[in-house]
Amino acid sequence: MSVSILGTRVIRTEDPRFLTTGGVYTDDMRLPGACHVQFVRSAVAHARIRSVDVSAALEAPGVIAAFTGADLANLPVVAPPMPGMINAQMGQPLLAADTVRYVGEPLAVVVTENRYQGEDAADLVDVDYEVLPAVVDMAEAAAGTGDQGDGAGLLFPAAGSNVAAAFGDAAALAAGLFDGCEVVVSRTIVNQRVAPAPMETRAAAAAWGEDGRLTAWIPNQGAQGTKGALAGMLGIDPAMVRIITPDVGGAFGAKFGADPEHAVVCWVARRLGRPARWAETRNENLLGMTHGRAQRQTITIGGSRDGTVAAYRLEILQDCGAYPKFGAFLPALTILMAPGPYAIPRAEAVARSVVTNTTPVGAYRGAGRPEATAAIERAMDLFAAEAGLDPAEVRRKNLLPAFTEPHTTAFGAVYDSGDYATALEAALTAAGYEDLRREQAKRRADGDVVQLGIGLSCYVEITGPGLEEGGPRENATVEVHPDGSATILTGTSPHGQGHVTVWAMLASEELGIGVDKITVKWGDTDLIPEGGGTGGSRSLQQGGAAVRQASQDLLELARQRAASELEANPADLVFDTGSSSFAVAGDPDAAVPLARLAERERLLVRAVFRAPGPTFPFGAHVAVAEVDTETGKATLRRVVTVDDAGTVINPLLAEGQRHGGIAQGAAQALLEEVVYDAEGNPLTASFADYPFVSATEVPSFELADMATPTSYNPLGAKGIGEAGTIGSTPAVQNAIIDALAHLGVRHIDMPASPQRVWQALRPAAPPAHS
Ligand code: MCN
Repeated sequence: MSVSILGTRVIRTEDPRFLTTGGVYTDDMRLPGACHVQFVRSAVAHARIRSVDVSAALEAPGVIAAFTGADLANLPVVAPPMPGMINAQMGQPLLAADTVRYVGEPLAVVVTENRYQGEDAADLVDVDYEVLPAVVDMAEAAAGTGDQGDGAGLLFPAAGSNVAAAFGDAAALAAGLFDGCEVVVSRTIVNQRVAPAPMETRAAAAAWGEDGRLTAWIPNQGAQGTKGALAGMLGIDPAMVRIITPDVGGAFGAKFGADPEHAVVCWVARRLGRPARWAETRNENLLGMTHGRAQRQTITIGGSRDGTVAAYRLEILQDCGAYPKFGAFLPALTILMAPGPYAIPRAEAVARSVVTNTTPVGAYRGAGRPEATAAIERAMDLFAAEAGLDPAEVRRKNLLPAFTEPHTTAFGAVYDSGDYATALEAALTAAGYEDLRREQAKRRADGDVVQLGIGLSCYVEITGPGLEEGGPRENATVEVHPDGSATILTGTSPHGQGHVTVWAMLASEELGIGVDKITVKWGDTDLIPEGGGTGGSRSLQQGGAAVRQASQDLLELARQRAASELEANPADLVFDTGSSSFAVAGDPDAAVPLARLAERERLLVRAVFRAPGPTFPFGAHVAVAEVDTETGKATLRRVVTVDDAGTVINPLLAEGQRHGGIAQGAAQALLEEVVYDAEGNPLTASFADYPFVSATEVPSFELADMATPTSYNPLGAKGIGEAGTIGSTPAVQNAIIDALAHLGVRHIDMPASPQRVWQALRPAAPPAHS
């Protein structure tokens, strides 16, 4: 019997190219004769545009043309997503024409022969603004009603309110939810706005063919979704659009679909009758790419003194930024996952998503689930502290017992399988929890300047939610060639996750063709018209399952053909993966390889895998932090995690995903925050101001193994791409607060900057002057 390749640490086959010749990104694509598009962006957060004068820019060297919102007036306004759920009055024009609603909003373009000329010419565009009051704070936005009939305080006066969407019935919140509780704690906490900051910024290159068809190269998370979005923005038939996805240098949820800038580049190319391209600067990226998180949460938790939680309430205010995009929908996912892995008898959650004069908010690694985990995990610690109990003990008491049959929560989530208590115990053991508590007690007793904190988080999250119509599914095509190699076409869209390696492993396992002889293709809508792309950690459980399905279907087809070739009964044939050939049982000489069958006729199968539903990975994180009580400096010392994603197909890649995710999650707790001043001016529009995490701020992570397979796909796999991010943020935040708990500190908002930590310590310290 041959040894299975699945579950082994196959080294990424993608990497030799990246490490030698390098990737080929959108901005590297050769496009002869292309002009460059430079966006002119709003310098103020909220204003009426009195006029945009491009005459001086048109005189500048190298300028071919300049366009304003008026030139694009006949194109449709980009409607908010999720029709029926989000206020339809809050659409975005491709270029702002009458009103600008955030600093960085595109309002004009200059088109030049060379890129540098555009940067110079854009400065010459003269915009006359009638500045309006900026609405920056979420609560202020929610309160804005335009009651005076003048629309004051409203971003979209026609909408009558700044509320883009509401989830749950706030009027129906139970008055007596916490009746009978011995301990009740309530607190408003911030899940701050962060920037996805992928290595590769946004870009586009566009060319129209003689046949009137558009080809656009765009870094994205799914060419098929980008095609639909782009066609919609340009008001053309999707059949007239071909999207090609070059290498993508990270996306983290923020490159799904298409942005107005992408459509404008395509429009310019059509208007000027020559190819056009655009690649944004880091500054533009920090202003213009959607941000993530941005919730204010009021958590209330109650229960008995022995640590049993009886009731939990989560009230969310979600900042959508100036135009409601996926961010407006994030609270729906937060609410779905509100009770996390706990059995809480009474729980309720409501949310409002409001528009503000800031950059729009979208999906960012975890998208709605990190916010749910952060809320419940902070609540658990607040409850434990109030009841005077160990945070681990409180969690143990309230976790759902292990289950293998689907479990439906009060919020309608159907958890497929889970064993949360075992995950917690495994993480505590791996961390040496009791020893850590002993060291903490000693430092406290000694009055050390640097105190030790231990933070826990237990999580369960949803992957492969299947937000697309028709539920979770994905397609794959597998073809074996006469030279014995194979090609896979996939509807997923890797941008760092390693699908080339793992999809080849899955096909190799079935077909006996070496991983190095299998090519994986994606991201060309002419070649692969359908596909759900990569997001929500869906790819392996749906796209990988489709590759396996197509490989197995191909073997069945090959069996029929081999049977006629060998003049045997198909049932009498055995497939030998070692030689990738069918042979008649008991007669190894009567054999035919797949490659030979492919010579006669194309050996190709397309399969669609449909999942019964999303899967729910889970885990437990333990973070250890040291906090200097004199300077407020918090240092992350250890992160120990159990991240159970069911059966793991390639542990090397899954661990890589965990490492990256943990670092990103820890960064939110420690460092990262997008900041605006009261007028809506961004204060973090460069990497000098936005403290992007690097290897120097995080320790090496300690990963413990646990695998509870799911029955929802034949691989037994759940998603791993976002788990690290979801578990680590609250563990790190809780660790920092825990270090100071004996000094009376109960909460510090993220990121735990030295200033915030120091301020939290002040009331606890003796007054400086008597
Ligand atoms: N895997 C595995 N066994 C499992 C689960 C996954 O071996 N049980 C492997 C898969 O084969 C795949 C990788 O781990 O190679 C991740 O698979 P999966 O969990 O299915 O997630 P996706 O491929 O769908 O990736 C999406 C996820 C998301 S939503 C974000 S955001 C994110 C992330 O992946 N953005 C990333 N990881 C990223 N990594 C990089 N480098 N760049 C990004 O932008």
